[in-house]
Amino acid sequence: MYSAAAASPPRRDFISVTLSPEEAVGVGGYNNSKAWRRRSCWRKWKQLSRLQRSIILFLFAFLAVCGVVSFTSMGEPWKSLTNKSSDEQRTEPEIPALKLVNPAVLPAPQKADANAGDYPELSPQQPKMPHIRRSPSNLQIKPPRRDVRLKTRHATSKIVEELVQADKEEKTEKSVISWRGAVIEPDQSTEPPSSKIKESEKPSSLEAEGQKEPVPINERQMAVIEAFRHAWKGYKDFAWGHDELKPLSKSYSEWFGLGLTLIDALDTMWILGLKEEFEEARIWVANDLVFDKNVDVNLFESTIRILGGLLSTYHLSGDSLFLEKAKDIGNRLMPAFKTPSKIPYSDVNIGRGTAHPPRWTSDSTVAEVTSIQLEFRELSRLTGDEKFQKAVDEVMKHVHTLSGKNDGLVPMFINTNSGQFTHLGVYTLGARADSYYEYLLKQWIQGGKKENELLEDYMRAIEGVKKHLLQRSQPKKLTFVGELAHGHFSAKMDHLVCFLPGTLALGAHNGLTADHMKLAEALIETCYQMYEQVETGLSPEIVHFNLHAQKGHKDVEIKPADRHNLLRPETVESLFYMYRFTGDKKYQDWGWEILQNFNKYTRVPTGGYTSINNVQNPSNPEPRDKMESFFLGETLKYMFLLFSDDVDLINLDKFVFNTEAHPLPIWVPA
Ligand code: DMJ
Repeated sequence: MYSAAAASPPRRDFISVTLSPEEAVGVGGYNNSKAWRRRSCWRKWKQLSRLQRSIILFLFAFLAVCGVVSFTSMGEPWKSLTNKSSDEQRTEPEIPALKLVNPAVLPAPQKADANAGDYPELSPQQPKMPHIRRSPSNLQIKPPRRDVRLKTRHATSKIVEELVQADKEEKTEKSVISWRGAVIEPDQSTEPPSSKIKESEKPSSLEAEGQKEPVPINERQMAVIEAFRHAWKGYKDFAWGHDELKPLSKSYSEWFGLGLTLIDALDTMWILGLKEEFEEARIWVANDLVFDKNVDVNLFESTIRILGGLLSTYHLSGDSLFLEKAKDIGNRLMPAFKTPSKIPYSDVNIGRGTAHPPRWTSDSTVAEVTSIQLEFRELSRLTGDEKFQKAVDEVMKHVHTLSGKNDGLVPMFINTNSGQFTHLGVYTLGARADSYYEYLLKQWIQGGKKENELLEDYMRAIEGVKKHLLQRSQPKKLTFVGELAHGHFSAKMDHLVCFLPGTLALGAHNGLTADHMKLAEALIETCYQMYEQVETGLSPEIVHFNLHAQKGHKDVEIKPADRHNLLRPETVESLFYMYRFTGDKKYQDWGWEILQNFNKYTRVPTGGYTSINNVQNPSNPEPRDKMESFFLGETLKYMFLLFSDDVDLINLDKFVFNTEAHPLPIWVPA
């Protein structure tokens, strides 16, 4: 091979070609090479006149212009199609965001919409997307497509708004994942950031009404998370699936045999942002929580802890598993109401469907029969089955009409046959009566402040407290709530009474007299002093206040039989309400002291916390070897909420806490 061009003289003005030997021969055979064709075209072009060439060039130019124009108009449909899909992308991310990441783990809620028709006025209380969207990304739940379509048919624009809003949130979540107010950096997975963020001065609502951005968790909240994890470690290692941890003997105790601590702690884990722990517990509930058991349970305790815990977890997570379990236990507890008076028995065998009073009496405790209403009413609302609400409302109506009250104060016992109060003449805000008062107010709030009898009974009772039970101690003049027995005042106050400042503050927040707030402020100071004046900085179960100044005596006296501490929540609970409603940081500081003292005297190094026998002996507080389920269900939850500045972290205008700290929706939120 050689280059023919190199051999032939160069064609000066227009082209150079490379010819193969055959081409160079040029004669005889058919030659259709591109070069040959180009050359002959060029010759033809040269042979044309100038005019002909101009016309051809003009035609080419014209065709080129037409081509460009038609290309542009043909592109329009493509362009609009592209725009459409990006619009869709803008709305669509809401769906993946709500998508059930692991359907086997978290089935989508089912009942929510189905029930809207049964209780139309209550429908706003169904789990709402914004709540679900604040859950961790792997626990996010997608509403069934069917529901979305249904809603679209009836309220297209609302859905569009929700989608747009959801999209905005989705975009925010790309940089910061918010889960129940806890903020988790995407790369930190479950670990909340080691926060250097300064606490803000007040709860966010007090400064910025309607603030929507999640407030980052702070160092005190981190300390609560750490405490919870430590407690959970003990439970997981030594008591998994059992009722209570015995942290010293590294074993467990059984009460009902229903994993009480685990259920009580579910919504706390959700609120604290402990998604791995939550998921593990959720699997236990799905696979191992069985109520078909021949076991006697206490109606009140299983209602507030199990039914309440399952319902609130359902509302927070939107996971229908918890509603199914709630229905199951709710149904199994119903035989308790089959009594001559409709005042329920204290105990139910949830496997056999039988109920009975305690062996020694046919009485029930007043607080017990009047502190199951929030849960059963909510169960009716969710299931559309009225029987639950009917049963508990009947109890309240009956108690409303009963004689034997003293200015709204109730005795501690009620007979299940006669329906009458028994042991008349003894009045306390402590054990056996406490949550009767709490639930009067909270039912009224839950039901949208319409049930006047509940409010009447509550207001009257607080007047009764003021008239008969309030006194001031010496030397500090602490206002406290004592007891009345057949006309005799006793300066005895249970730690349990420390729920009262929180309840009073909640009432004042809901429009009741400002007087109640004043009393709440005085009482929470007293409850704090029940810790502060004690050697370990932890309150005993019961105190007696000094009514007369005596040299060297404090306000608080403790009897040997009363100096135990069961890790109870009431003071921390009230501190939480007081901080939410006033923004006064001293309440946070008091709670912080209490947490530190729990860590100092009740923490068991191998995992868990223990109740102690002697709050007066710092060198040996005598551990009792038991961690009550309410330490995780209530005490640590209220601590976490107390240290939070995010009023939307369980907004008190949308949720009402049951007496075991399980938040349930207010039916007509403020
Ligand atoms: C909890 O079970 C509930 O708060 C109940 O109302 C009273 N006792 C404990 C906590 O102290």
